Amino acid sequence: MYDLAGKRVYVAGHRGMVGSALIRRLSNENCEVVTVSRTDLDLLDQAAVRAWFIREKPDAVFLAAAKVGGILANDTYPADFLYDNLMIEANVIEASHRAGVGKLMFLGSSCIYPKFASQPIMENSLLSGALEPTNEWYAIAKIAGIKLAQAYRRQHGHDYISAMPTNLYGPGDNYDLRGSHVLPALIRKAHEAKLAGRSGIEIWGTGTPRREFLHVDDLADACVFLMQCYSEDEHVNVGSGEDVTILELAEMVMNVVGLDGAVSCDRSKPDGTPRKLMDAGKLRALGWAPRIDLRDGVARAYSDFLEMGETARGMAVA
Ligand code: GFB
Repeated sequence: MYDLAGKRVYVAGHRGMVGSALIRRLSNENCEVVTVSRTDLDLLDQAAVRAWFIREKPDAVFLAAAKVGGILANDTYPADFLYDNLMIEANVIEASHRAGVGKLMFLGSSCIYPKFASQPIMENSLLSGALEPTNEWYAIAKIAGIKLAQAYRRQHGHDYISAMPTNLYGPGDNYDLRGSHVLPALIRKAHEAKLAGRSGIEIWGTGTPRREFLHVDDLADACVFLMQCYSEDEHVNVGSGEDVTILELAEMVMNVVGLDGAVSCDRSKPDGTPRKLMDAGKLRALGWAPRIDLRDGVARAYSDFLEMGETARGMAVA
């Protein structure tokens, strides 16, 4: 067991959707949460990160900082998704080693797995086949992060672990249709159609891909659970264990928002991976299970969306 009580715990990426959920979850732990703004520390700057870690000396690190985005953003900005994520993870993990950080969790993504991995996807499917082209850049960076954590565990004996969340949603999500993931995008599309008195929404692709979703507060709880009780080389899948088609998701979102009409498909946009349901057995066997089911989570996300101002929602055009 790793006891968080009395520890200085750095959350890298504390203003993001995952980071802010970790801040909320860690408020229930008797630990000192350490954060630093992007203006005060650029995680792409190796020297600055090294100096900050030597000065601040956190005991534990949640590495939730990353450049993230949906299928269109990943496909449009491959250099940014590969370079930024490689530099962030390399700088933070190496500086943690230099500063003697005792426990670190690297956060990756379910896109690390092969496009046609057998479903549900086991952790040992990693590197067993070709990646999905639209997000292989982000996937390669996240695979490198897993390997970095393993390398520092193997060479230096650090208790550095990795968690692989499925598609996430919840407070602080990105509702800019150019860069967002599907669930926030559909909430925005349905909401704006309802306001405009239109019926139905248009989705990208064919609507047939399947996706698994997990509310970010469940993820944060799983991360704290793993930080306290997991200390092994292999990464751990963190998912809900259930998936839906994008069409089923669109119908669920329209029902929550209160919008009638049909779902039309813009087939000029990519479908991406046909399915990426992860096997949740390893984490369940450790004793953790999610609490927020998808429909309840979508309703919570919509009320969060309504509370956000227009500027916080970002651009509406894709
Ligand atoms: O969530 P999403 O952008 O990313 O797309 P991925 C999921 C599915 O929803 C794709 C479809 O088949 C999209 O074509 N979709 C339908 C839409 N309508 C929309 C829409 O309006 N906006 C968006 N964004 N999608 C991401 C990776 O893959 O998964 C990231 O690109 C990360 O790197 C994330 O790993 C967890 O699930 O396909």
